[in-house]
Amino acid sequence: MLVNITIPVYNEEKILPSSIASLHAFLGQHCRFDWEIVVADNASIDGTLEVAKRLSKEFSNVRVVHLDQKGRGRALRKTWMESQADILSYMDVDLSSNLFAFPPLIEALVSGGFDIGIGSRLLKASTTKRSIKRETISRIYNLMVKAFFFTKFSDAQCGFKAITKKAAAELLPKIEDNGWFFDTELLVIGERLGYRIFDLPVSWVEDMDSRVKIVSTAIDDINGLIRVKRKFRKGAY
Ligand SMILES: Nc1nc2c(ncn2[C@@H]2O[C@H](COP(=O)(O)OP(=O)(O)O)[C@@H](O)[C@H]2O)c(=O)[nH]1
Ligand SMILES: [Mg+2]
Repeated sequence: MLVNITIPVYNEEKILPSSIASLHAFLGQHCRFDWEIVVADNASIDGTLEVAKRLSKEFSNVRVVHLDQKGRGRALRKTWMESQADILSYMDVDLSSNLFAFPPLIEALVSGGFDIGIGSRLLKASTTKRSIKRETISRIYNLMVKAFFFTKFSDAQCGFKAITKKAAAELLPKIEDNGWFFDTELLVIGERLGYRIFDLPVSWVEDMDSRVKIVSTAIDDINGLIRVKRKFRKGAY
């Protein structure tokens, strides 16, 4: 059993070394499966790629994937499709979700009968420290997702997710978005097609250093919801 942990990065030369060191140490102690860390860089214009390559030499089980075009969804699709792993996962480089949620996320897929696992900042048991602005946008967005699709999962956008190889093989080719809406599209289509989603509360501490442009991302997300809704109406999946 091989578990892939993809770390999507865009201009993250500063935080990357400490995050990979923490994650590597954590997995060594707490992951009972074989694992690989893949740093997935898109078009960073700082030293991220060089730092990632150095880390891949320094640490065992760490490799690098590079793409020329931006977009976190694009990086995840490519890295997951090319990986040999049985379970594919990703987490944000800032490790905002506490790592102790990682083993249960993986166990839910390996032995719990779930196909997709997601970290959630919006369940009762989640502990979330973030700005009022991000909290409000997140709550409104997730209500919109539910209003559009009557979905049950609680948090589409948490950067902490896992999926089985089998579910990924069917779902990834159906996802059009290459950016931030990728996650929502994966979950909405997945739930519609009957894949079981494990919704796990996480302990989240916001890292204020963000790559998200809030206004343009919100517009893209709403356009994405409308696009996928139209496809549902046409029976596209
Ligand atoms: N590969 C890749 N990763 C990205 C891109 N944009 C953002 N990321 C990564 O996505 C993760 C989440 O970004 P972050 O700025 O922390 O988002 P926030 O926590 O929602 O503010 C980080 O690991 C980023 O480096 C991109 O275009 N390509
Ligand atoms: Mg972040």
